[in-house]
Amino acid sequence: MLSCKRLLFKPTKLNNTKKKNRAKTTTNQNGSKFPINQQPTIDPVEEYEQEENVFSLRTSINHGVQPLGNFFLSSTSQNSRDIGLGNFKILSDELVLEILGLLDGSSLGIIATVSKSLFIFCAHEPLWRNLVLETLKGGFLFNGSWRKTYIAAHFPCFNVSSIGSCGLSIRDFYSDYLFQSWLCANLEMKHEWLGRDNIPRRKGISVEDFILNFEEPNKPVLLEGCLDNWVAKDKWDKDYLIKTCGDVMFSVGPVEMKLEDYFKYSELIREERPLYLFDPKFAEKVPKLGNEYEVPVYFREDLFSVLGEERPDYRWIIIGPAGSGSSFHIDPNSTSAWNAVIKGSKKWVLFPPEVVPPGVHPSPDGAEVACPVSIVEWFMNFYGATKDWKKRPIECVCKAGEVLFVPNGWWHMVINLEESIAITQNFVSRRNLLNVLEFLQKPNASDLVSGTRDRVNLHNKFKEAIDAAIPGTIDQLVSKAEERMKILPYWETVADSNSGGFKFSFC
Ligand SMILES: O=C(O)CCC(=O)C(=O)O
Repeated sequence: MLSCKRLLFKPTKLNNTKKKNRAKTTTNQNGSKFPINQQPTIDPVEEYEQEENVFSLRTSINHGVQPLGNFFLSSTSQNSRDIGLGNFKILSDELVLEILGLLDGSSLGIIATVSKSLFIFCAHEPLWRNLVLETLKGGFLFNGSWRKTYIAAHFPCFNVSSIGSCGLSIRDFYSDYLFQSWLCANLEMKHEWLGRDNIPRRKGISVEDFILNFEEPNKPVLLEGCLDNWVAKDKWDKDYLIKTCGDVMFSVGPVEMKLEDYFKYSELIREERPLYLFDPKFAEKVPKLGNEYEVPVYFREDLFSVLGEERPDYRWIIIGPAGSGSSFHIDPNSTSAWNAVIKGSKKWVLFPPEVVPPGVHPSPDGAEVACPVSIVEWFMNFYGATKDWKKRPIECVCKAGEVLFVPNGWWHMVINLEESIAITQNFVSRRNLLNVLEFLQKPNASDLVSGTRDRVNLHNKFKEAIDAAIPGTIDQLVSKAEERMKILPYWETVADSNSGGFKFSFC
């Protein structure tokens, strides 16, 4: 259960000057500006405290919803939420209109009153987001909030500009469901979450050096200067990409969108889990994009290429606003990866394969992972726990022009600190070929293998294609790994079997 030490409403004069100043520039959680004369009459809280740490909020409008824990700390005996429809209030026409997006438009004549609680639930943006994505797929024009977007598309005669501007606040309304997503959408990343940077950084190292010190021992590294010759590094920004890609549709979460529409959304949005553009076919769809970057010299061995058209997905363009990102996962098919930031910056947290991150619960067969709903929620509730861990994570902020090497089997999580554009590729080299082969032949390969249609037969196809293209390689690698096993102390061989290195059980 959540609680907030400082009450959500602080109708004190002390903060008024600051709040008035803020009100001119701040936006609400839907991204729309509040006209100054329509600010809520009761000032909402500006800070959320947890374990003595002060969190800064980007904005402060959530209709006064408080976390459930506050109910038990307050003097009131009533949670307005529970009164529900019993607590009728006369609402202005404006509010009736707000609710009509959810209720049938034909009931306009009937609704004269409605409870504020219903209004608060109806204003919950994640519900509208689901409706938009279900009904409009990627064919929506985002206009500041999901509710407005839905209503504009389904009820074109409504003037949506008045929606969301009433600034209604309600007292004694407690709901973790509503509060949590609002909080996570509006929390600034704390300095403490960004400050730790313990990744090795290298510039201009040789391929041999990279293999010996990072790829072979399966350790992350941040590489500088690899993108200096990329056309993408100079050219890729919103305008260029929109012009180059035109009406091509890209994968954005559960839907497909044109870049122009996606950028319209990402410029305005502030939500807990922003939609993330993550497209594995970008270079086939727009070959020019594929020609405007080149694989850094360290990652040129690409053994999955022997499968030709049948290779699993391996390269993605990634675009997202601040707050978007990837929650904890291990990369597909036991591959390693590199991730190059072209614009923006990304905060990374990585744990070695034998350390499951706090708050993350993989199923025993590894096919599913239960994690906190959002990345910010993970930072709020679990990041602190890593401070005292023996195996502390590797962390960094990867900026434009830098490349992160993600070794196979490592858990990792990424949050964009500003609007970012990146390219990532997953690869198999001789250093992780045996791991990949072992992964592909697991008994539940049909659940585990991803990025390809023929999951079950991928192992045999890949092994045969490798044997044909580079005969004897697999046998050599097996002998080398067996030699290594002989000289490793017993406990290291056990640990190594989890760490993405050669596994003793391979045959
Ligand atoms: O969001 C990102 O840039 C990270 C992507 C990632 O983790 C991955 O491709 O495995």
